[in-house]
Amino acid sequence: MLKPKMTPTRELVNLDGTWLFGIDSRLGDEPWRGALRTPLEAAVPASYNDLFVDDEIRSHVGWVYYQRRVQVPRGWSEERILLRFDAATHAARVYVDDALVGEHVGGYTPFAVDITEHVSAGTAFRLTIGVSGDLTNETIPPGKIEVGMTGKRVQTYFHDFYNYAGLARSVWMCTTPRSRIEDVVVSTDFDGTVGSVTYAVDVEGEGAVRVVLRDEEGAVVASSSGASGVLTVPDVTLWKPGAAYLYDLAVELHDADRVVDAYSLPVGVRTVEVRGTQFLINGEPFYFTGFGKHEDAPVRGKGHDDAYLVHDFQLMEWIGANSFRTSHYPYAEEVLEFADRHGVVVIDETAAVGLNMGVVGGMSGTPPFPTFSEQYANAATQAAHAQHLRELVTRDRNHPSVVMWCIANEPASNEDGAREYFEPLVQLARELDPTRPLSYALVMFATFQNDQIIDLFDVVCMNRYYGWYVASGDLATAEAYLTGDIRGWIERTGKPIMMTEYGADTMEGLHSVHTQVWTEEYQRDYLAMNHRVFDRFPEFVGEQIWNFADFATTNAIHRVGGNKKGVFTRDRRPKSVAFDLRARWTGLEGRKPGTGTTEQGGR
Ligand code: BDP
Repeated sequence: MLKPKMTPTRELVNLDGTWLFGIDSRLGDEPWRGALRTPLEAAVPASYNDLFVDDEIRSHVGWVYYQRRVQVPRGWSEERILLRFDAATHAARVYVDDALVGEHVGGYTPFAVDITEHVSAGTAFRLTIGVSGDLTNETIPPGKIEVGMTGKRVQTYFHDFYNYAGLARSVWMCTTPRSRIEDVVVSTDFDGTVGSVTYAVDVEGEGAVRVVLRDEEGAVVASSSGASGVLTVPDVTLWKPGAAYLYDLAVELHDADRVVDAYSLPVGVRTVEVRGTQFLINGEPFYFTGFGKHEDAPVRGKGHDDAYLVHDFQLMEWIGANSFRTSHYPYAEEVLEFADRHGVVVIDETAAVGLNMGVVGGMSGTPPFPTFSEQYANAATQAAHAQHLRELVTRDRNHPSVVMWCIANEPASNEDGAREYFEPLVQLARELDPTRPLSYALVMFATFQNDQIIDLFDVVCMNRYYGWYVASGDLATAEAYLTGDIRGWIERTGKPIMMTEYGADTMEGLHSVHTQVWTEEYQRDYLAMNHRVFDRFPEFVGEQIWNFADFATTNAIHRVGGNKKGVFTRDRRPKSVAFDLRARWTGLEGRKPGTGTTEQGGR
C-alpha cells in the first residue's frame, strides 16, 4: 500500500491531535453510536497507557475508543476518500457515524479504509475507532489472557517490553482518483557505472503508465512507459551506507494527455547480497555497527515523534552506528524514510517476538509445553504471522535502507515443529521479496547443535548474553562460552554471522572499583570482552548492541524501572560505555574494526 501523500492528483488531511478517549468498561454498550461520554482526551499519535494518572487505563485489557469529528473538504465530491491509520496497536475497528466501515489486526502495519460511500464532500462525520491491545496465541506478537483471582482479565506475554497500545502513529483522511496507481514496486541493480531500476506499477481502473526518473538535481535520467519495465541509469550514483543518494521516480497514469493519477517515490540504487561468509552492499563487504532499538519514550510510549526520530539518528551518527534493527516490530514509516535519506542501514523485523515457551522456563529454557503445538504457536498463529510478514514486506520493500528481513525474534528454533512452522514463512518472504537476505534472531537456548532451521536462512543473527544471564559477573568464563559458541556456528553454517543482541543492564551513576554487575564499568568491560571475541573471527559481519536506550518493561521483579541495557538512558543521556563505542565505531565506514580503510561510505 502506498503511503498517502499530497500529489497533483491526491489530497491529504492530517487527523492528529487530541481525541475523546475512554476504555470500554466505562463507556457503555456500542459507544460509537453517539458522542463518547468521557471527560478524557488522548493525544494521537501516542500510546494511551502513560498519558493518564490511572492504573486501570494503563493496564486495561480490552477495547478502548477514540473519537473526533472530521470535516470532509468540499472539493472532494469526485474523489475516492480513505481513512489511513499508520498503526493501531494491536487491532482496530473503524466507525463512521454508526457504521462499522473497516477492521484490521496487526499493531505495527498501516491499513486504509475506503469511506467514499459513507461520507459526502463538504459535510462532517463522527469518526470513532476502537483499538484493542489484547494479545493471544493467535496474534503477533502472541500473549495470553486469563481471568485472574479478582475476576479481572489479566494479560501476560512472552517479551519484556511494555505492551503499549493505542494510536501510536498518525491518522489521515486522504483521496485517490478512482482510476489510480495502487502500488509501485522497485528493485535496483548496477553494472559498473550503469544502474538499473526495475519497476512494476499496479493500476486499478483505466489509464496508461508513464514513469520518469530524476536525479537529486531534478534532471531526467531515464523514462519509460508501460506498467512495468527497466530504467537504465548512466553514471549512476549509488545509495551507500553513510552516503545516501536518492533518485525520484515519478509515476503517472494517463488517459490520453490527461494525468489521471500521479505518485512519486524516492529510489536508492544499491544491491545487497550474501556471498560465502560476507554480507555485501554494492558488492563490498559491510560490517554492521549499531543497535537493537525500541520505539519507546516517556509519556508517549510507542508514539511516533519526529523530535525523538531526529535526536536518535543524531546520537547514532555521533556514536558511529551505521545500522539498527527494528526490534521487535516494524517501526513507523517515517523512520525508514529518514534512514533512506541519511544512509543508515536497517534490519527490518516483524512483531513475531515471544514464539518461545522456553523463556517461560527461565534460565533452564525448558518449555512447560511445546511451543509449536495446538496450545500455543498453532496454524492460526502461523497464519497471523504470514499476514504480518506480507504487510511488512509490501510496506517496506522500496526502502534502500532496508537490507535484510528478520522474520522473528528468538523463536524456539531448537524445538520440534520449528521447521514446519517456519518453512512456509521463509518461502512466503522469498516470494514477496526475492532481493533481500533473510534472518531470525537466535535465542540462547538455540545452539549450533540443536537449532532446526538455520539452513533456511542467509545470515546467522545471534542474541547472546554471556556475562549477563549466563556467567553473570564472570567475564573470563563468558569469553570462553562466547568464543566456543561463535566457532560452532561458523563450523556448522559457513554463513555470515553477526550479533544482533548483547548487553548488560546498567544503572546510570552506579560505579565500583570491583567487577560488579549493573555498574557502568561492568557494561564497558562486558562490551569490550564481546568485541575482543568478535574481532577474532573474519566471518563476523556485525555488532548490534542491546539496546540503544533504556526502555519500559512489564512489572517484572528483575527489572528496576525498565530494561536498563541502554547505551543511553531512556531520556537519551549517554552512559560511560557510549564513549567507548564512539571510539570503536567512528571512522569505520562499514569496515570491520581493525581492518583498515575502505571505499565503503565514500560516494
Ligand atoms: C532478549 C530479548 C529482548 C530482551 C533482552 C533482555 O530479545 O527483547 O529485552 O533479551 O533480556 O532475549 O534484555
